[in-house]
Amino acid sequence: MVLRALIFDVDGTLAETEEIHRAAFNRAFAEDGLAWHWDVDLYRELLRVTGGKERIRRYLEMDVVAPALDDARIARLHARKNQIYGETVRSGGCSLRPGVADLVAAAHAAGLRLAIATTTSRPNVEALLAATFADATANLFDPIVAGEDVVAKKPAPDAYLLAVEKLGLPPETCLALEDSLNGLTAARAAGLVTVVTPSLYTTHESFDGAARVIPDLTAFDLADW
Ligand code: XBP
Ligand code: MG
Repeated sequence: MVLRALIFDVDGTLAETEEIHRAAFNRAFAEDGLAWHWDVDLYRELLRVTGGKERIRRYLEMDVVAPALDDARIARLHARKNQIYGETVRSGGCSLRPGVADLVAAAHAAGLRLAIATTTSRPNVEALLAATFADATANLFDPIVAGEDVVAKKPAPDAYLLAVEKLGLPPETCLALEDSLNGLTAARAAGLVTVVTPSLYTTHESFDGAARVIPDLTAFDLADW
């Protein structure tokens, strides 16, 4: 392919953030007086649904003892979860996955565009980029498409379609980097060649249709594309 841009997913791809989200959800629940605890196995199940508010709604459908919560309370829980997540990330509680920083630097040096297509909230992306990249590098990601920017989150293609549109490039020149089946499905539906680096919560998934599945981005060589 004639490669012009790399479009990165965030959670699970740039960094192993899901344990930070999970801990933040649990703290937000406890602070709000809810006797809920999302353990690793339950969270793996819940991650089939992208978006934090959507994930809380899914839990309410699943758990027969969970009280009905109105939209305002769900929004409040989610906002508090994101606040806790941001504090953890800003205090240095998260680092990039192996190979990410080197690939971003190499792609920039090679004149490629760098973009982000994620279903997480924009403040979470900004907190992660600010904490893990030098300022100058964080600004390299343009466009950044976040969960608030689309009507339908992954596995719908909307986030990737919008990123490609904002890049102003043909989709066949853009390569998506993902960690999940939902992300792969979204990127493929947008017409993108996709490389998958499975993460903590997605190693059990199958990635049919991925151009390549590799353990992490240290195994990704721009010269191959
Ligand atoms: C993964 C997600 C997100 C986060 C939480 O996003 O599914 O929902 O778990 O995000 P990505 P919010 O596309 O980056 O893999 O709570 O901010 O919605
Ligand atoms: Mg992901």
